[in-house]
Amino acid sequence: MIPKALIFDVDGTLAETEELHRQAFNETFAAEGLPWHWDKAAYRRLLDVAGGKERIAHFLASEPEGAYRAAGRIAELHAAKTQRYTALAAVGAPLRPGVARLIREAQRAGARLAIATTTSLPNVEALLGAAFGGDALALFDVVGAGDVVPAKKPAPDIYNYVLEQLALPADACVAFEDSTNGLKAARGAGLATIVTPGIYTEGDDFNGALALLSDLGEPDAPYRHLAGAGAGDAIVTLATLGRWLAA
Ligand code: XBP
Ligand code: MG
Repeated sequence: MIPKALIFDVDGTLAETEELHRQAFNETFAAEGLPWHWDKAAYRRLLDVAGGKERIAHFLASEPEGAYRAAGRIAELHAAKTQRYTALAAVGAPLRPGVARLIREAQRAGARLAIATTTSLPNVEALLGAAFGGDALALFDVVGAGDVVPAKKPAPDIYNYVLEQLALPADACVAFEDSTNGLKAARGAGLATIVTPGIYTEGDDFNGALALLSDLGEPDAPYRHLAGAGAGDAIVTLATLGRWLAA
């Protein structure tokens, strides 16, 4: 049976957005006269901490001058970063292959759509608005974002919140993620999870994924099957999801 709801993570899953986040963090540090620049290697490590405010706090704790230079300013710095990020996302963060196609198919078939993300709501609005135009959020029955729950991924809180709002059991839904933290959060809520690793999560541990794929695939650009379900398919559709869930 096809899933009653598709629940999408945002950063790295809907679109490759972490380079825009990294740019927004670095531009904020520079504008505030803070001597920090997160390069790709550092940012890949920092992404182990979900949530921008939590990520800044984690960084400051290991930064000798961190506390004195930015103590008590984390929320302010993060608000400035979010302002920069939303401007960047509104201009350019194309959806990953197959994302728009599957969302449109779900919409036509009456399968419900939801978002479960650690990122801040304005970031979701900017990304989806650029991708789907107008009131893009209206495509989604539930949008669970950022601080709406006390504990961020890998805690299952955001997925439990979305399932509660959908009033659906986990076994009637499928989650889509790009990271180990996200997979742990979705599995912690009992959700079968499709993982499409992103530039910052390739090669991470995705044990427990229903299917590990390069992306969701397009008719003229099939996905690369990496592990789990989907070896004999080419694109992710409601029908393939129904078969994989029933297997
Ligand atoms: C990824 C995250 C977010 C972003 C930065 O979220 O962990 O923290 O890196 O966004 P997702 P904020 O769950 O969508 O993969 O600065 O707004 O947290
Ligand atoms: Mg993600």
